[in-house]
Amino acid sequence: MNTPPRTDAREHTRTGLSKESLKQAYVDNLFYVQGRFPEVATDNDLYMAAAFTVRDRLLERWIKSARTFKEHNSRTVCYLSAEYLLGPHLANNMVNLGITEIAREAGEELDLDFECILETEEEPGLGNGGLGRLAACYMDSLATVQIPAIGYGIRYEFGIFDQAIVDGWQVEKSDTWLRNGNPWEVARPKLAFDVGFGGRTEQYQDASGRLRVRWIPHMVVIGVGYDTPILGYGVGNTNLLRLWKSEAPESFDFQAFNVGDYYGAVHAKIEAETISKVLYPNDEPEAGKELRLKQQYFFVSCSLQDMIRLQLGIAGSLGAFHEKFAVQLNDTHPAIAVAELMRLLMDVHGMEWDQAWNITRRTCHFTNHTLLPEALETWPVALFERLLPRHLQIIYEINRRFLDEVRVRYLGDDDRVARLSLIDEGGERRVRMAHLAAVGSSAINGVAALHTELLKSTVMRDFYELWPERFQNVTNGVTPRRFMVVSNPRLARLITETCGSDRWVRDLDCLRDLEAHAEDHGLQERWRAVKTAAKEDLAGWLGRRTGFTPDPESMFDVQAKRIHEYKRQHLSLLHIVWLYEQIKQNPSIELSPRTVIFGGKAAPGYFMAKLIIKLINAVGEVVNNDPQVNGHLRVIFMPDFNVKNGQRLYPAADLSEQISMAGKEASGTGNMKFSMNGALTIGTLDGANVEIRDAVGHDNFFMFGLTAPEVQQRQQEGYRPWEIYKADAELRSVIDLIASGLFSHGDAELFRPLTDNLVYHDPFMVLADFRAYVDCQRRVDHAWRAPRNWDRMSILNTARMGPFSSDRSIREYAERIWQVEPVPIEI
Ligand code: F58
Repeated sequence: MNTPPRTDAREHTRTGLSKESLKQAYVDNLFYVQGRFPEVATDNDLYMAAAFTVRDRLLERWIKSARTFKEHNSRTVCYLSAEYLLGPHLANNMVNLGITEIAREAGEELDLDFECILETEEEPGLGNGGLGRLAACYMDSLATVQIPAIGYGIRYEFGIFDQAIVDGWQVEKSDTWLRNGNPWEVARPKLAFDVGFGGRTEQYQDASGRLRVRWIPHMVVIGVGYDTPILGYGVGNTNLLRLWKSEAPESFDFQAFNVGDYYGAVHAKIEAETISKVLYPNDEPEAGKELRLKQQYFFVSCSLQDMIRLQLGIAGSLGAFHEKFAVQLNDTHPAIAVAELMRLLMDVHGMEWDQAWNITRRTCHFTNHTLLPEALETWPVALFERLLPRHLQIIYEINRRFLDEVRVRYLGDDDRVARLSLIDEGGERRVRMAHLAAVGSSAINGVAALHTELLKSTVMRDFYELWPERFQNVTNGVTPRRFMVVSNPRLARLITETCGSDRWVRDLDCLRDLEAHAEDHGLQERWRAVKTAAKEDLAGWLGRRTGFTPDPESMFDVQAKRIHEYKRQHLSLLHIVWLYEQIKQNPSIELSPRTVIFGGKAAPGYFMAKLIIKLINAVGEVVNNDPQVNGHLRVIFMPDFNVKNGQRLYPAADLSEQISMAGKEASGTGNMKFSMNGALTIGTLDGANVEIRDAVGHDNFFMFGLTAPEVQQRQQEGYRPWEIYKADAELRSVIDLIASGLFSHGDAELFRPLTDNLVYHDPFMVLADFRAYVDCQRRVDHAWRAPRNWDRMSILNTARMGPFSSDRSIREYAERIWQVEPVPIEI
């Protein structure tokens, strides 16, 4: 088709950024897309019209980007991730387009409630926590630093569950984010790939007499692409997020229909559609769940087939595949890509092993996000054999060649061979996905300096000894667009005014300019006013949602993240109960008024995490209703912590709790979001806390607790928490009070699993760190009483957060791992 020349009017309404064109576009979209006029439009109609108005402008940039990338044949990053925790699109896209103010004015002139429109958007919660959110931050930064990229993943029909709190307990509700339609995606029904499962393999001779293998799957599903444009900040670059939905091939039902098997036809359809139906809501891998492995293979296969299609379209052959694409494996969930790329290159495209292996290894790169041994993904060989028989053969062959190399390198070291093997032979035989990813990748990275060091010395030690040059650290980062500009516009305005420019939004190191003003009393006052305003907003929201409105004058002490024992929400609880006892014993005690706010979801099957939520609410009920203490202390659980609610929380926090047991949190990214928004951190030397503390200055960070080497040492010596319990009278009293039933209407059994676990096992050394934590909180309490100094520290925290922009992380990946260059798209 020849594109007709644009008339002025079309240019105006579909792409123009003036107030008039935005208004016209909005009205047009309401009429012609939603089929509504203002008098009968629902909130959703009004939101959809706004979304389509913004989307048109994105699509123009996306087409320009795609054209340019094609002309330049640019090396493209393919980020493979089972999760993307995107958060609402509308406000973020307006910021990146630079139209927030003008759109707000346009909205006012149309008599629209701008805030209500923003509130109406349901966020796509296609992830569990940090890992999925990191993928979303990286998509924003890839576009912003102008790197051609495609994010590949799964279009789950149901994302992470919505959390309600009923009688203090977490109740899960299914997330129906697609119910009202998703205006940000473009369905690509013709962009579809077959994905096989099960069946058998056979050998055959091809036309040239070569012995080859063919996989005859038992079942085939199709993956259909859904594209979401991801626009960078202040640039034309627009990348793609391509998510796959599983469907049954039509031919499948017809076949069954023809032989009269109606039930069989419907069943096959349901089975196919189940694959992309729901996100597994666990923050640890689902051991042995067949559907989970199917999800992984499904999206990886579609993505690689798509890349091969692109490369064949450009080059006509696959010999330079690795020059065109750099694949990043976001943890082991897409690790099957190593075997699938080998299969596609050899079985489908006729390549020899050596060439295919060379291409695979040069294409793939692997990020590890966890040190928790129970979180290292392995799959039973028997399951693999049943579901992916050809891939198991390929894995065996990769392993055979790999272990031959190891044997020659370490003569006679059979233990090492067993430790490095892709197959765990101890007990039920299992495929080790981290080993598959490591062997098939040219770079392996951890996500914070400490994490990478621990990777090298613990879980991946043998690999590090084998290939030290493949190991790298890339410390995580977060996008300042969403987590400062979108979520905290007052702060953004104050920073821009103080620094004299908004350059910091694309170059976060510019925040350093704030340092010169940290002592300035005038700035401190405005800084505090901005914080207080955010606290008032949050307090109002919490009041409406929970019936309890905290006092914005009190210190907002916040811990928001998945609920997990290693993250130690219960350490904070012990401190709260300790404070409670202090106040009860001495009602005139001098204490800074504090509101402790928790947010986070527990995996539905994680009993202890759910009990921690119950305990938070139970303690809150007693503390908040006790007139003797409630001038000093309040406790509140924010229900349904997700990206949208996080955006209310980060700007309002005074104190950020980052208190995991040292050596357990790979990086953390919430720590960065809080600090950027001027919260001071109380934290252990874990994950990126170490680097944050070095960056903001040791005096501006409340550090406490055992270090990672100390944790290791204590565990080697034999850790006996009951001895700490016996020796520390205050700690004992706190634990006994919880166990006594004071917080459970006299039920002395309810919290017993928690208190017994602490006293007799305490795998995350809560008791060992209790005293240090309480002492450190005392220092926090004192610091709060000197507001000018607190404000100065808060300004310095923000000022020194430049290194924690995800733009910096992406530049490091681009230079050190992917070897890709920016391709600017001007608009
Ligand atoms: C998180 N991992 C780390 N996994 O815990 C956190 O320290 C780090 O900052 C973040 O990754 C980004 O690097 C994480 O969120 C998951 O949620 C997986 C979901 C799928 C099952 C296994 C855990």
